[in-house]
Amino acid sequence: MKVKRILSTIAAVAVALCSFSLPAITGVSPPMAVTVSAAETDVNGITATKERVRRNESFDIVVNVPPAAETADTVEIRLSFDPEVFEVTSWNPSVSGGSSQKNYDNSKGFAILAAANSDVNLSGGLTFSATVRAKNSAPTGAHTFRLSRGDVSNTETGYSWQPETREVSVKVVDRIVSVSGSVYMTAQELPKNFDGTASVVMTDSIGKTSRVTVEMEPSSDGVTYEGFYMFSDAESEETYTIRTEVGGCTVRTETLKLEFSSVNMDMKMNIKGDVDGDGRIGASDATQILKFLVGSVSVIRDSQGILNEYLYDVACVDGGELSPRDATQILRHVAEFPSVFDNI
Ligand SMILES: [Ca+2]
Repeated sequence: MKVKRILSTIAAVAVALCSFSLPAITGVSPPMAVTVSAAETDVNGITATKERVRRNESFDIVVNVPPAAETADTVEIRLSFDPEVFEVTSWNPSVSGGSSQKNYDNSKGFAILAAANSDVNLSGGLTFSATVRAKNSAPTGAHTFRLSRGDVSNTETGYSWQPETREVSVKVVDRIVSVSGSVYMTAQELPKNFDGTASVVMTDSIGKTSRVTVEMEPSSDGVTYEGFYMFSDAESEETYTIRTEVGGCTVRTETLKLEFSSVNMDMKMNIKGDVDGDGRIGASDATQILKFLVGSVSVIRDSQGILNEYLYDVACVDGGELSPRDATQILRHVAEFPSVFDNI
């Protein structure tokens, strides 16, 4: 009898094709912000204190020689860089004992340290640091510093330093822009897991993340909840993924390739199982799933054959790929049988 009730619910479903809007991207004026990311400093070889810099911004190129129970009679370090992009503003490395020379040339693009007949104790390791600036005319993009010579050795003992890292890349970025927008959901009945907030995480192409927590305020009708997020330290010409999480809703992940202006990207969040986005889990959602599964036009796949990946995820309430079991779970919930929604 229960099965019949469920089937009759399907039969009674009125097919309402709801319109659904994708996140809108529009230009807004860019605010000012600064982003800094310190690189690792315990590298054996060459490293940089910043992975990204803007024009005229300074940073350090560091050469680390790890500790060894040795002394060195020869120390020769040569850093090479593109003089069209960078210029050395300070290079004052020192080694103890013997005679040493240091020099840098911003037209040829190098910095050198050479020490001979020295007796350099390596028990604490060595660190040499050059302060460098991205030139005002530097082209954007990734540029390389090379440890083109790294000879720390002892002719008597045969010790010879082997750097693990001989190149480091520093990216020159044009400007800092912002990514912001609204996070909103429609809920006729609040999900149990909804705590009044949204979590928005922005990740760049090398895995650096920023996170904000957004307060979701109810609208006057008490059905729509909305908050506003902003990342003010995004970089032009970078690709980001933005992952938005709201308790009880399906996680939404969008990819965004930035150009030279700030963008607004709104995130409509659907309660898990609310495929048609009307704010409740109903038989009409099961209908959308069944239409999709038989190849008909639905909110999940439109008449052009384009898949809405987010709504596909919203429909997958039972894990794995979309199947009739997902529709069954929705109908069980509507008929007030135990279902996966009992824990959402
Ligand atoms: Ca619905």
